[in-house]
Parts: sequence; C-alpha cells; structure tokens
Amino acid sequence: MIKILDSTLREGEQTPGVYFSPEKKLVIARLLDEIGVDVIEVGNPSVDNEIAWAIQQIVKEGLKAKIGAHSLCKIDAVKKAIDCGVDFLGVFFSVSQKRLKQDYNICLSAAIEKIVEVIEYAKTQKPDLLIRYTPEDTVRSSMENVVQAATAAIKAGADIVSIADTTGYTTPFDPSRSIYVQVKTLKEELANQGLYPQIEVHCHNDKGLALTNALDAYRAGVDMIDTAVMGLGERAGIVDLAELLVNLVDMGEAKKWQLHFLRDLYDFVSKYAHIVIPPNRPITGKNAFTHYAGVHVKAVVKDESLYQSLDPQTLGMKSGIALGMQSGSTAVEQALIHIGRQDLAQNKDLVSKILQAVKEMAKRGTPIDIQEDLPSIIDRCQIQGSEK
Ligand code: HCA
Ligand code: CU
Repeated sequence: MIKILDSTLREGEQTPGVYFSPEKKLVIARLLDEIGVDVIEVGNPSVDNEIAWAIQQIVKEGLKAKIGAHSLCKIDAVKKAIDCGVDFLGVFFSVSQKRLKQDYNICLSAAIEKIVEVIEYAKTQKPDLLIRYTPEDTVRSSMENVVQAATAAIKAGADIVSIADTTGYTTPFDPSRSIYVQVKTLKEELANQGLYPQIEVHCHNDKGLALTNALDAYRAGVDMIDTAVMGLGERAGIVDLAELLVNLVDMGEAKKWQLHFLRDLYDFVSKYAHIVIPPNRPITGKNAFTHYAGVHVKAVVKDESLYQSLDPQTLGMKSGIALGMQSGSTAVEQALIHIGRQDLAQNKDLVSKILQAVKEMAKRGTPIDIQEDLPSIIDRCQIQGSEK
C-alpha cells in the first residue's frame, strides 16, 4: 500500500514568508496524523534551535505517524537530528555531474564516501531509525551515478531511496524525462543487485505537473509520495496533499485516509501561513463545490452528480450555490430556502425581482454573500413591490 510523507512543516516552511511557530507545528502534525499520513517531516534542526525544539515536542506526542527530520549530509547535522528523538531521518546529497563539479567540487567516489560515512554513523547511533537517502536533483543526474550512490547508501543502512524532481523537470509525455521510467529503472537496477529498498518520490510543481508526475510514479509502483498542504514549498511548491489523496482514492487505492480532517487542516495552514487558498483550488478552494450558472444550478438541484464527479460529503464538505450575474431563478429559490425563507420561494414575482436586484449588484461588481446580503435584498424588493 502506498505511503504518504507530508512535508508541510519542512518543504512547506521553505515557502517565502511562511513560518509556523512550534505550537502551530504541533497542531498541524496532529491533524496530519488524524488524516493518516505515514511520515511527518518536521524540519531541519540545524536551521534553527526552535525547529529542533518543535521536533522534540512533536516526538513527545506519541503520534501514529513516524516523525522525521531533514538533514544535510554531515555528521554533526545528523547527530543534531537524532538527538531530537526522531524515527525517520532524510539525508540528501546530489550526485549529479553538474552539482558535483560546479558546487561541491568533488568527484563521485568522494561524494559516495561522505554519504556512506553519514548513513553508517546514523545507523549505529540508532539502529531502528528509518533512513532515507535522496540524491537531490535525481532526475537530472545520470542513472549510473544515482544507482552507484543508492547502492552504497543502502549497504550503509538506508531503507528508502527518494527520487527527487527538485526542479519540476519530469513529464509523463517524454520517456527520457519520465518519473515512471525512473522509478521502474531504479527498482530494477537495485533488484539486480539483490537490493529492495522502498522508493519514494518528491515532485516539484515548477511546470504544474507535480501531481501528474506523482500519479505517474504511483502507476510505476512507487512506495511513498511526498506532499505538502496547499502544495507549499520552494518556488511553485510540491504535490498538494488533498489533491493527491483524492486522486489515489479515485484510482482505487485501498488505503483509507480520514479525509474529513482536510478542511480543518487546510483552514489552519492557510490562516497561519497567511496565504489564502485560491477559490478555484480543487477540493479545498471556496468554489470547489459551488455551483453558479443558471443551467448548472437547475441541474444540480435535481442531482448533484450532473455537475460533480466527486462527492463532497466523502470529504466532510458540502456543495453550495453562488448568486450573481450568471444566476437563474432556481438559484434565487434555493438561496431563499437556504436562509430559511421557503415561504417566499414560491412567489414568482418576488423571485424575479430578487434576481434583477442580484444581477444589478453583480454588474456594479458587488459580491453577494447569500447569508449576509439576501435578507436586505428581500426587504428592498418587498418594499418596491408594496410601493407600486
Ligand atoms: C531541499 C531540496 C529537496 C530535498 C528533498 C529530499 C528537493 O530543499 O533540500 O531531501 O528528499 O526538492 O530535492 O526538497
Ligand atoms: Cu523539495
């Protein structure tokens, strides 16, 4: 069964301007645990002592999920992470020819030596620690380098190898850049040596393909997928948690997640990240299950599935309607019922007056909130009617 590693608290906090205090991190971790993610990657304790403290607090909660730290490939950094009491450690070090030459200025064997030294150290410090090795920018590195580094890392004690699409480079539409092929090839190459680690993918969204690529990896039999709430992360971020879970369920994944906790989680993260969820964001956006145009509302009143392929109730959410320029009389009738004025919904003359008033407001650019604005619109229309 597929596993989910949520990195809202690590990758997500790498969104410019986003900071979650340790108290907020704890609330987010609890909600992620309720939903049923397998690993919560909390952060890199070497970045700031407060992150180390937050990791320790979350570890103390005794959640079902494994609690992870992210670490540079350095002994002192790994020591700091292990000292936080984590169950999971992610170590990253690129073996792309470009990075080795232009940034690290070392050869592949020297890089592998470092990786092995650090992983062996971590394993001896805490034998039951789940260790992930990520050859950062995996998909733009030569497969030979990745296989060599991964082989050495596994032999040194790594349990998981992550294929990182650090720059959102992959696409399912070109076999030479497909994560499907990468997952299959890496699994095969390692199996040929009798090595069967778990394979994880970390897909960035630079070209809007993070979710597509994650599902492509799923089709290839990947073991774990990284996500973040609202797809937060460096630049355009990574795979959105809600979108991935809903699509996995849609593809028939047997694993069960408590999706009705998504609403609270997204509202909390949005509030404290100070980032509004775009209204048209699938699943969690304000309009994700809101019907508007006259034809649509008329149809969904009879059967919601006429304009919905996803049942919001399975997510603990409800569908709704909006009022504006595109509305028809059914929307007004429904809105009246919604605010408890079913007594007026049969009054065709009043409904038509309200519809005109709504359209005029919309033309002036005034947004209409059914609960807040409809009572006063009704009053105005009733006064108009009695003055005639
Ligand atoms: C980073 C880069 C990273 C690492 C992923 C990993 C990436 O911010 O350190 O360690 O598995 O996208 O490659 O997020
Ligand atoms: Cu990343």
